[in-house]
Amino acid sequence: MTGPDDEHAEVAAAAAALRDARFVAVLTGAGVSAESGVPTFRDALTGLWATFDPRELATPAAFARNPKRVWDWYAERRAQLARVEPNAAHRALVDIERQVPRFLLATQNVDGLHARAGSRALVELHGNLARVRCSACARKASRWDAPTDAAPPRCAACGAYLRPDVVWFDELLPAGALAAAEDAARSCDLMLVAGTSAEVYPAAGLPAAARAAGALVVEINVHETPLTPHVDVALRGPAGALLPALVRAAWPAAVR
Ligand code: BJW
Ligand code: ZN
Repeated sequence: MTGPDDEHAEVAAAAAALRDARFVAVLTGAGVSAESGVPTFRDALTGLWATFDPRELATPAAFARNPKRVWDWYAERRAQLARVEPNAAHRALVDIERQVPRFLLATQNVDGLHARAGSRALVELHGNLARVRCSACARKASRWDAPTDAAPPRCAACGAYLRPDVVWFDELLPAGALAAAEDAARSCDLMLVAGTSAEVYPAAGLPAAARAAGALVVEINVHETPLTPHVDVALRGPAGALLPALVRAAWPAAVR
């Protein structure tokens, strides 16, 4: 069991490492946006996969079987994003980026909230829900017709269905984004892993790569994850409280 004093000591230890780090890499997941009101995937009652079957919505096979169902589900989630704002966790990561010499934020989130908060050195490993691309020729679409009752809108160039520019199961991650995240994992001195269940690969392998290369790995999560036994410091609590607490403890004079 850990009490408040232990927690304070853990935050202080992580903050000291953060202050001394030359290259900070960060891996985020849906938990970082939970306090903005964006649902996570695997939380038992509130996660999207508690209500929806990912095999029917988040795979290329699902889109081939029922493109309209998949289009509509993502269109609904896209509309929800217009009603949410970045939270204190997103903002604290911007503060960290401004304080350390080298920084990379690799996010699994498709909600665009890190960019909206002001993060600059950012790679989106699983794409971005706001973007739409052709399912055949990959051309990006900035506008599209309303879907019909039976089908998603079509690509202006080749006529194939449009789809969300996100990474589904069984699909490759964007090569440049993944390479940048892997480079950062190999080169950083500190990796923060915040709000991810660490169950989806290859992103879930980044903390182990960082640790194998000698980095200190700090996990921030409301629950234990499969990663917890393998990190140096596990901070248990909401990212919207713990990340600002880390920033305040590392750079007391620089709090905005
Ligand atoms: C808080 C909080 C608060 C809550 N504060 N914390 C076996 C071994 C290795 C790999 C595989 C394998 N079997 C299959 C694979 C491959 C597969 C995979 O990893 N599957 C596993 C599930 C087993 N991976 C892939 O398919 C990837 N591609 C690939 O491997 O390509 C190679 C290949 C090609 C062809 C054939 C075979 C291989 C692609 C993965 C794409 C993932 N896509 C999704 C959907 C994106 C679009 C959409 O939004 O719909 O990405 S799935 C979903 O999971 C989404 C997320 O980015 C991703 C990760 O989830 P995340 O962010 O961790 O969220 P949760 O909900 O899981 O966790 C939230 C956490 O926050 C929890 O821990 C909470 O406790 C915590 N929390 N509130 C702090 N306030
Ligand atoms: Zn096309």
